[in-house]
Amino acid sequence: MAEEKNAKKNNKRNNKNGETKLTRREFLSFGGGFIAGFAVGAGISRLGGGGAPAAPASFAEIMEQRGLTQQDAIAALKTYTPGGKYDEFIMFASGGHSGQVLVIGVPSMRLYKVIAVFTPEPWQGYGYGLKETHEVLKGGYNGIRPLSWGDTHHPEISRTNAEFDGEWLFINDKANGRAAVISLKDFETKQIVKVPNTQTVHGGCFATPNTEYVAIVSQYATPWDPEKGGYIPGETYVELTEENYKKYFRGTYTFLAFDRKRGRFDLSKSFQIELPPYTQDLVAVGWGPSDGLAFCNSFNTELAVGGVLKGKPPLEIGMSQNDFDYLHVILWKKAEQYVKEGGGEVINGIRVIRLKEAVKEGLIYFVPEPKSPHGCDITPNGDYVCVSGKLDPVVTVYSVEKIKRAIEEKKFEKKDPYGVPVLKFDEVVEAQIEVGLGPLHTEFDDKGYAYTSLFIDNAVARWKLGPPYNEDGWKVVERIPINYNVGHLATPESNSPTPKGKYLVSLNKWSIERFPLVGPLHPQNFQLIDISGERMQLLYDMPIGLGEPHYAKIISIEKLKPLDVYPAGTDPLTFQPHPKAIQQGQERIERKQENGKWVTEIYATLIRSTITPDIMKAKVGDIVRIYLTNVEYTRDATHGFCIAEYNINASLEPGETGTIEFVADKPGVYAIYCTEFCSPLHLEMAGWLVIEP
Ligand code: K7E
Ligand code: CUA
Repeated sequence: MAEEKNAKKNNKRNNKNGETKLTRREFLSFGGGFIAGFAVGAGISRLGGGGAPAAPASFAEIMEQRGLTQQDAIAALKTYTPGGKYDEFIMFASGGHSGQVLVIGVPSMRLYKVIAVFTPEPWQGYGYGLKETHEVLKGGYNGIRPLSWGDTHHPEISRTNAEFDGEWLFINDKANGRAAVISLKDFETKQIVKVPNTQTVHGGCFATPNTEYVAIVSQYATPWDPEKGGYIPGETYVELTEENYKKYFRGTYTFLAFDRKRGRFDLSKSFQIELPPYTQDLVAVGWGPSDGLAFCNSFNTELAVGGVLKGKPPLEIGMSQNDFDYLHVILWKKAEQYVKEGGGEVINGIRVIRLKEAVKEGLIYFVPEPKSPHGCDITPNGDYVCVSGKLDPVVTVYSVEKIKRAIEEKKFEKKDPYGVPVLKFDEVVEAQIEVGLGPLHTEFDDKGYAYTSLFIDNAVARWKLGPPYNEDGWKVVERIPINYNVGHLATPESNSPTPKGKYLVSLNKWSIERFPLVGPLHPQNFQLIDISGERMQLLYDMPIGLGEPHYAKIISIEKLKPLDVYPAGTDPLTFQPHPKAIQQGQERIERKQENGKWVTEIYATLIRSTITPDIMKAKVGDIVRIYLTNVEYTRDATHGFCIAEYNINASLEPGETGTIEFVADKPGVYAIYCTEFCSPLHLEMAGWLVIEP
């Protein structure tokens, strides 16, 4: 409200600029916008008066001129969102191997932000300046070397009673076995942790119903120490043979404890379950009737390790021999209780329940699932788990009640080679739906429909859930072609008790001819589909030009409560007052000794269009710490802060305080300037770093 009032006030000022005298500060604050507005206005009137062909007057004329069909026009009307009007939903999409998260509006499909997570990002100063951000990035190092990218797959939003609450976002890095915490107060990454004893992680992040834990599973099995168990990057070595793979390689199902107050994972309260070296895949954690259960599908129960040069089948074939792999069922609440009573042992910083123990305590069961499955999705009531065939044209629907009963009544068909009981397939299956070729992932709407992506068929199948959702369910009702090679799909608040329906986004790997050629590396293609009516309708193609997004979570916009500016002097890492925050007039430079080393500390402020102090002096060899406070309180008044030739750029949002720390290893006089065009005198927002020899 206050903002709106301000905006109105500003407009008034601008409108009667002729009569109103602006102070210098006001001119610098508002003048830029006024000048830009004036220039645009002038441009338009010039075009209008230049004798150009008259603009088409009606829808019909515009459609004809642009070669649009009526369906195109309807699609445009359904997605077009003028500036100042907001989207109904926000989509958090993984940025794939860009290591970032994309924030996109639905239905406008406008990209609002790229949240820097595992990869340094200069605009946000992430990993390029502020010490605080370096600390976040360092948190996930594996102890061998700095990691400057990630492969993000599955974003997850924090939950309350299994519903998305819009407070926190989690995402995994498949390549390096890490998980990150992002605050949805400021859309910034707060923590990265390496999952212990695990090299790569794929399934998850998936939160327990009240975000007590975030579940995450390994993908490719990790070599474990033959004696002590566990894995230390760069240390644990096991010769890769088929025998050793079976004996010493392991998967993990990890429950990262989340401390909601601090907004951090806490490894000391987390626990992990050792798994056989089947390649674990997608994760889901239940609610309602499935509360206390966690799932993941798997492939490579064949335990293939490759070795084509020695005449072995390639992995792709070796991993696809068996008719059935195993859906893993983990009784996580029982496991939590077991750990609380002192069960398990601490291995490399996390409490681990060894596989034998987990079997003995009845914490893990397997369910046969056909043909190298993918996807693991829970229906809105928490009553069924849907797994796709990948090499089989069916989605298999398991009943949670039946799984629980089979466990209780010990309806096992056998034990796997590691002693894990395997439930009888026929005892737990509710339905199998033939959806088409290459089924991968399934999402749900509010009308009792499920949607499964079909990678090979290039389509999305819409099918009816059975009872209690529909009396005449478990059958496909419609298919819509997509362009092309769909992996995940996303509907608003699917995989929660109350999906919102309306839209579906198909996250396609290939775009082929859908966009102009921009070289042989094509953008990915997000396709927005209207699912509100009887027939699905394709509305929009959105190119994604960085990395390969896998999954996305979509949330109603009103569930998000982001800050517009930080309270004065905030450290965004903690949302607490930064100990080095200052106000205008308190700027100073202090030089002192710390443990025998010279340190120059500079307390500086940023405001349109001044960096104070504008000459920052230190001596060569000093550790230099610059405490920067953006003393603005206006929405959007961000300042950058770069130092030439020092590989430093920070971004200070209004109210933020941050630290730049470096060793002044080279003497010289280096330009400092603000990297955000913040006012008409932005170019004057500059200064010098003087490193005296
Ligand atoms: Cu199917 Cu990583 Cu979820 Cu890609 S995964 S598509
Ligand atoms: Cu501050 Cu440009």
